[in-house]
Amino acid sequence: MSVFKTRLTQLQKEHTLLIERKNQSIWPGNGIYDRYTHPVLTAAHAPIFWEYDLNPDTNPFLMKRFGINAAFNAGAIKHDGKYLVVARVEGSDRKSFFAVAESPNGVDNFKFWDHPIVMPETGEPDGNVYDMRLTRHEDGFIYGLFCTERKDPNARPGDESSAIAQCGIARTTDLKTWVRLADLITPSPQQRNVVLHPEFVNGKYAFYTRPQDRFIEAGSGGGIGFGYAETIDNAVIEKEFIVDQKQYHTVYEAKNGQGPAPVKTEMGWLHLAHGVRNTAAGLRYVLYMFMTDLNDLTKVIYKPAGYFIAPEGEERIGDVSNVTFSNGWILDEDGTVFIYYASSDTRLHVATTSLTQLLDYVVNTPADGFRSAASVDTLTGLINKNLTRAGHTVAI
Ligand code: M1P
Repeated sequence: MSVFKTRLTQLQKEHTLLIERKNQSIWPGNGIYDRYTHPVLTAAHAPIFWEYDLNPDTNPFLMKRFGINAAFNAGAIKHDGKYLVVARVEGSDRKSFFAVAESPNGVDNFKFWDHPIVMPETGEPDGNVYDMRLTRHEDGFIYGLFCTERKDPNARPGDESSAIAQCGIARTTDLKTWVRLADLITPSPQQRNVVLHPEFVNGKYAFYTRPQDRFIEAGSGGGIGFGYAETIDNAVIEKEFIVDQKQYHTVYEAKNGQGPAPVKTEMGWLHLAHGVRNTAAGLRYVLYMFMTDLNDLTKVIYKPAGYFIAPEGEERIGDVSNVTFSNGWILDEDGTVFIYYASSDTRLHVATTSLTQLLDYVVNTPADGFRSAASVDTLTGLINKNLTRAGHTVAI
């Protein structure tokens, strides 16, 4: 057999093994959610026909012609009974694009659709697009809001790094054909992590935003913002209200951002977000949760202290190490929640839980006291409760 054929057979075999690999939840976990043994999506999940020219005449060495570097930060939705993620796929050329991967059960067997999403551009071409948040809006469309990044036109000569991030908006009904709308206009010079709220609020479209001064640093901006637009076709937010601020000595000290669109529950809107703090080893991204009031979407009513998911084990290492990031989750009809989170800007994982568990977590986990002494008070309360339970002996 030719080298071409031998390599192709081997590549196909390994790819099939990877796609069909079963995923197992890891027990006993923390009682809040279950992690899984394998990531659900990686660069290696990319179809062989994306990376290789499969014609032996034009590619006798069976070389990669288009490298895929990573598959991570994915929006998620259940559509036609399938669990779909819209991943940020990054080529070896550093450009990101969107591609749908589909699974029959939400935890394994994720397979990319044959073609990536062809996202139309506006009159101002995107340099890079990433981190799509999907919202099934009550207006009948599925919206994808994402970051569109372009070189800063005011960058000084020689500065090839300064960029401007804004929010791109596209909509679809089938996740195959997308109509691009005008980019969102807000008062902020930089805008990332923008998410569309699923319901109209007083007849208006409502958005979670993340105003910031510079491309990386939130500066005087920051916090998860909220604003209204009269229309989605040329959406303009005149004023942003900060719902959830960055705060000194928390896991969201440097900046934070809304994750996926919030889930409506009888107790309030359940939010998943990411928080960032700076360390000697660089930025550390973790996930946290909070709940907002059903009648006042800008009012946080519950917020557990600290992180909900932080990078563990191999999750800690990747292109941008020490990062967990989530922009997609799915609430199933039976109350199961699939949380898709990426690690270190490299791969995508799932954690599963239930709505009941998440409500218990958000409502009953103590809030941050913002001082070491307050944390000790909280811990002492729990210890005393456990050690003094009437009629019970604590097994050690
Ligand atoms: O590299 C970590 C993350 O950095 C950005 O998030 P934020 O806007 O909150 O800083 C995004 O580029 C995100 O894609 C990335 O995972």
